[in-house]
Amino acid sequence: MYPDSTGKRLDLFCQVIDNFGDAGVCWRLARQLAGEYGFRVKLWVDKPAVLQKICPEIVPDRNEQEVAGVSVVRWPEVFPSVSTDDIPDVVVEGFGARLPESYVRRMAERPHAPVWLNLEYLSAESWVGESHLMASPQSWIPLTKYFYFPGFSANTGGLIREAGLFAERDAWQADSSAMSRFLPQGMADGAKDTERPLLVSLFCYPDAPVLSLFDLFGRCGQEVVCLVPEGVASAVLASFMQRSAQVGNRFRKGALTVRILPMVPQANYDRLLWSCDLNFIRGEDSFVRAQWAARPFVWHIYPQEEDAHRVKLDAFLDCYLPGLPTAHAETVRCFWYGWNGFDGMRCDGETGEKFLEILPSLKQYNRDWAKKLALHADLASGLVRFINTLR
Ligand code: TRH
Repeated sequence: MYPDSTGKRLDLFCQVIDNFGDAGVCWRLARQLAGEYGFRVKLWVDKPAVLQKICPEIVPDRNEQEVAGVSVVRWPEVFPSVSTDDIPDVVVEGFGARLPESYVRRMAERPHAPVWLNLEYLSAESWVGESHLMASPQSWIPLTKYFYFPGFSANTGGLIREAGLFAERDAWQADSSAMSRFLPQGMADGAKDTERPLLVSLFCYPDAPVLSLFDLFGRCGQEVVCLVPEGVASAVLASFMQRSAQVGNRFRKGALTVRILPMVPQANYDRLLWSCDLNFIRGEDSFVRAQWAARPFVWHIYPQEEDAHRVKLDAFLDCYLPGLPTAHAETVRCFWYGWNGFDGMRCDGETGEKFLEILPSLKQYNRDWAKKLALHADLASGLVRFINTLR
């Protein structure tokens, strides 16, 4: 039974730093809090045009619009003046988005200050559990902000997982006709997995060793179809395909066919991940969705200064790999290191071949991994439970 939040107001602030993850996470959470918990959600987003790429209903130059039960409001550079009545019951800043000072002052003037949370970035590092729900009393104003950390263990804030997600995924994966209709023509044909090409989705940052990967696929002795959303590694793709990496373009080399797809709305991106045999994902939100897809995945982690991302990648591998046979775990680690450019490792050659060999056992492993992760409360339910303890 979900905690009832019907009619409570919640403002979620999203500042797009780069790419799609900030908007992607905030949009997903906003819809879930509205749809499953009955919050009246207002999503303040500074770049609605970025949101529009993953939610085509958004009209980028509209200041205020209602989409999927969420009021989406442009967060302007000069913030409008607000009264204490405009301040909701709950205020969530996405990834440290700095709230306008005038807004925070109104928060403090309310007879009951709103619950104020900062939704943090996802990490599997062990300190996350210690910092989750930590209170941060503000020195300049009588308000306390709380840190909400997503994570992979029971002492963290969990991962975003909508109600019914697994049932929807399972129904999709059991229905090859739905997949055939959804995927580009011919991709899902063949009653058995072995009769159709290995389907791969590729979402990565521009510096991933895409050509090495294509070399591996081209020589692997099995037909491979690699589906790449537009804009992903487009310079490398253009050099490989010898034409621009535009939607609809395709290229064949050896056993490999590369096809450029349009970016699709979030729900369809899930379906793409559910349909593929192997998903290359990146950042934060697609990384989580690939885990819910219960299919083999390879993470291109968001690069950070001083190799902070290396620590994060290792922390995740240390919690993800232990259930695998040692040799398989080693292969996954080496392949991921190669994909992320660590230790001079490569994702082609012997490591790549071994990785492709263990895909069938990774498929079962990742199904179990998704189930294991889902034993923990999901992010939205944890967030709502915490909000209710404070109100
Ligand atoms: O785009 P990302 O790299 O985003 C981010 C940002 O770089 C951010 O600053 C950083 O802090 C964060 O990563 C860790 O990757 P991510 O997080 O996977 O977000 C992509 C979103 O785009 C996700 O919500 C899925 C969505 N998406 C679609 O809806 N359709 C598509 O076709 C594709 C390819 C993605």
